[in-house]
Amino acid sequence: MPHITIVRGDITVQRVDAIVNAANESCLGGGGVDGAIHRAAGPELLQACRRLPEQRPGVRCPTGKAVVTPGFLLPARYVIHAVGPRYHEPNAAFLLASAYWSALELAEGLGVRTIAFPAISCGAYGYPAAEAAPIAIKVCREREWCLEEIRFVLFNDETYEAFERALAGTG
Ligand code: AR6
Repeated sequence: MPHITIVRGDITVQRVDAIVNAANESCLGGGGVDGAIHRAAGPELLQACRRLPEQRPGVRCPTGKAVVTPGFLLPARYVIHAVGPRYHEPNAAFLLASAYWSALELAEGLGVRTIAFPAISCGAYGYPAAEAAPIAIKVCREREWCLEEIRFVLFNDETYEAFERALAGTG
């Protein structure tokens, strides 16, 4: 079983094999952690994202799924772009679990040993951290993922404390 860890900080400086981006369906960048990752990875990341095939017009990654690019200037070799749901979308809990699940499956297939996640959907997409954290932790424990470490990198007190409670089983 992978070791699940939580840290407070910035995902772009993590020394892991893959970092996960909380992207949108276009995969062409945005604000929040997406903006930070694009700034840190450099302009080649956007070029690589543009080359991802469109599954529908304007959609390179449907909600609940994940796609991969190189990490370019980041310490991480890969960026896995996962798209979480907006909180009020139908089936939001299922789609959030699916975004984590898809990112972990993709990471396993790439031979990744260490991966860092942000709190997907907990910013612009409005998911309360107290509801999102138990979903994320459950997916990590649902299968014997072939990874050494799954690290959650939380940017503020609210998300950090929610993941701390979920990891302790009190969330
Ligand atoms: N490192 C780690 N976490 C961060 C960082 C960072 N550098 N910066 C912000 N966060 P959000 P979403 C936290 O809004 O809700 C984008 O525009 C942030 O505090 O980045 O999934 C995309 O393009 C919050 O807890 O992602 C989409 O359009 C968490 O990351 C949309 O926002 C997620 O917040 C996706 O919204």
